[in-house]
Amino acid sequence: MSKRALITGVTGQDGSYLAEHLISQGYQVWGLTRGQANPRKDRVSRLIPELQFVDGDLMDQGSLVSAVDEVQPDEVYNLGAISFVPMSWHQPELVTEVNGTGVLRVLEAIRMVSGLNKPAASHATSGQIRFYQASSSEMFGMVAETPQSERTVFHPRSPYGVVKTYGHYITRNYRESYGMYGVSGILFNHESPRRGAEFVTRKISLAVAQIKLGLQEKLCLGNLDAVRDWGFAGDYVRAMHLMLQQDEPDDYVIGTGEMHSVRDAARIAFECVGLDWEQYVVVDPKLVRPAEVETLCADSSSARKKLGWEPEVDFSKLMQMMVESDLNQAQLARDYKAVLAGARW
Ligand code: NDP
Ligand code: GDR
Repeated sequence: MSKRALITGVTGQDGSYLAEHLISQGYQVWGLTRGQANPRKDRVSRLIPELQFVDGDLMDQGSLVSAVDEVQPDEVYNLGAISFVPMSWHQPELVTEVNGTGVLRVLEAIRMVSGLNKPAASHATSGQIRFYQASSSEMFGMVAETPQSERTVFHPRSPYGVVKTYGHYITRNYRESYGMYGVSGILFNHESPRRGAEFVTRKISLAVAQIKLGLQEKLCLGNLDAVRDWGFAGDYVRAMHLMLQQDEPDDYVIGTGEMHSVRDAARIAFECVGLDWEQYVVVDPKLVRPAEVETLCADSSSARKKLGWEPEVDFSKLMQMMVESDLNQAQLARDYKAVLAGARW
């Protein structure tokens, strides 16, 4: 019998890669989607025809109970969130509802459908619905040590980071309170050609493509000195799956262990198309955050040892993959516009 998985956030970057990975492993996969005409549902459905859908919203407890009851999953991956950090200063209450209380609602849905009401000691983890929570390196914030491991103290610097820390601890608490098989992956930044255009790497790769084709003149960025540990999303979803295959639930840090600045990211991306980044990048102080996370770097030795996980794509290859993809798409769009401009109807 094939395993059944339910993914929240299936229309996002990670959700789509995870769905593809699980399907390649023989799973039946359902994605939770919200809204009455979500264009991102159509897009992921075209990309992954085998994917099935169930309605639901992290803001709506009843919809989550119904989704878990309908799908009867072996594994639930909670990737749904408002994931753009600056939004959490503009709409902190909404971000708390979706990214924080939303985690609690999924845990409650699993608890209710599985009938997990008794204290931890009375439950065996085998045969349970297994739960994955998308925790974040933003929880480390103002870092107490470099690199950061599962033992590093959290000091989040954004409402997003604070709320993710709640999601992290409530997952651990359900493990301790009810013996639930719940784990959190503390994932560092991961990117891909499917990354949202608001995040810095994709903002850069999209601009490089436009500038190369003469369609844009400048790229405005914020803090060029911010340092991140950037990996490839396709590598990171393998780690999510591995975490739920262990005998005992545990939390893991996932990252490459390599540090690069936003400046490095811009330089490498422009080099991919033979341009000098300094001719095009402009710093816009409005893009600098109220409280910044300056430096992040993962110590993933536990995941490498216990899960046997290794990233396969390094930072240069990642930036090259993103620039090539955006350049191809920009060229296609430009050619299509040229054809339309010349067409006689
Ligand atoms: P995306 O922003 O690409 O995707 C977010 C997903 O959340 C979308 O599918 C969106 O669906 C869904 N969503 C938003 N609000 C709700 C809601 N109210 N109910 C149900 N679903 C909702 O994020 P990523 O794929 O990059 O990240 C996945 C998860 O991992 C997130 O939780 C993020 O915070 C976390 N994370 C990401 C990292 C990264 O570097 N990518 C690193 C560490 C953690 P819709 O189409 O309906 O808007
Ligand atoms: P982050 O990713 O906030 O780390 O969150 P993002 O790509 O937005 O920012 C990374 C760093 O780049 C600096 N920066 C800019 N960022 C953006 N978006 N736009 C700019 O113009 C710009 N210029 C400089 C930022 O200040 C920051 O230091 C991502 C998300 O996926 C979260 O959901 C996830 O939890 C964390 O990664 C780990």
